[in-house]
Order: sequence, then C-alpha cells, then structure tokens
Amino acid sequence: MKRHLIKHFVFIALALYSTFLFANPSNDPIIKDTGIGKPGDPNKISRIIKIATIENIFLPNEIYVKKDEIIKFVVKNAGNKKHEMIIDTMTNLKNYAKKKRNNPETKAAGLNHIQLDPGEHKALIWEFTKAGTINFACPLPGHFKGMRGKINVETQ
Ligand SMILES: [Cu+2]
Repeated sequence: MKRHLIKHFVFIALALYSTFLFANPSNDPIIKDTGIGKPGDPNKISRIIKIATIENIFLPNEIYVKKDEIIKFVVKNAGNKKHEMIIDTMTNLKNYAKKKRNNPETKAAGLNHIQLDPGEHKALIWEFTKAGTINFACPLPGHFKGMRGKINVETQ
C-alpha cells in the first residue's frame, strides 16, 4: 500500500516537472538552464547597472559581474529608434533575430527580454548562477550585428 502511494507521488512529481519544462506559451527563446542564469528576485538585488541603448550600440557593451549576484539592469533608450535587450545564449539570440527578420511582428515577452521605445527606460533583473560569458543583444533587423554585448560572470 505504502509503496503504491510512493509510486503515485513520483508519477505526479514527474508529470509536474515535465509540464514546467515544456510549458512555453509564448514564442520566447525558452528559458531553461543553459548556464545563462535566471530571472532574479527583486527583493534581493546586489547591484544596479545602468545601460543605455543608442543607434546601434549598448553602452557599456562589456559588463563584469560576480557569480550569484542579482543585478538590476536599468536600461535607458537614449536613441531615436526602438531597441530591445535580450540576455540569452548566442544560439537563441541568433534564432530569435532570424525570426524577427522573417517576421518583424514576432514578439518575445520572457523575463530575459525588454523592449524600449525612444526615451523609455525599463529594468531587467537577472541572477547569474554560473561563471562564464553570457551574451546580450538587440535582435532587431539591422541592429543585431552591432548591438551585442557580453556579461563576464566571474567566480567570487
Ligand atoms: Cu536595437
């Protein structure tokens, strides 16, 4: 009887887990653990880093953080065009930029992504869980090649 119950629970746990893994209602680059980190808890911010977007570059485009830091990026669009900022793997960024080229209406709405109108500023809160280099970019057609940046996640 007990064994039967345990089996039952394991089954439910696995079912929930796989739902969590594969549920991706939007067209987002899927956020799974690819080493890029995860959305950060707004109550546990370690530091604020300001970034500006202009045509067609991020300032700064090279950023240094420490592993386990939760960074609030405050991104201001100081340019005259719309810009976006996505933190992701280069593969996901390239795929998304390609989708955007093929269909400019493609929208991502994940927590690794912000869209900014000229003059607008928005926050993106991110927790860096692994040391390494993480990419960010503006995926818009004509921007993607130049509007790229690197976040160097250093071991503490
Ligand atoms: Cu842009």
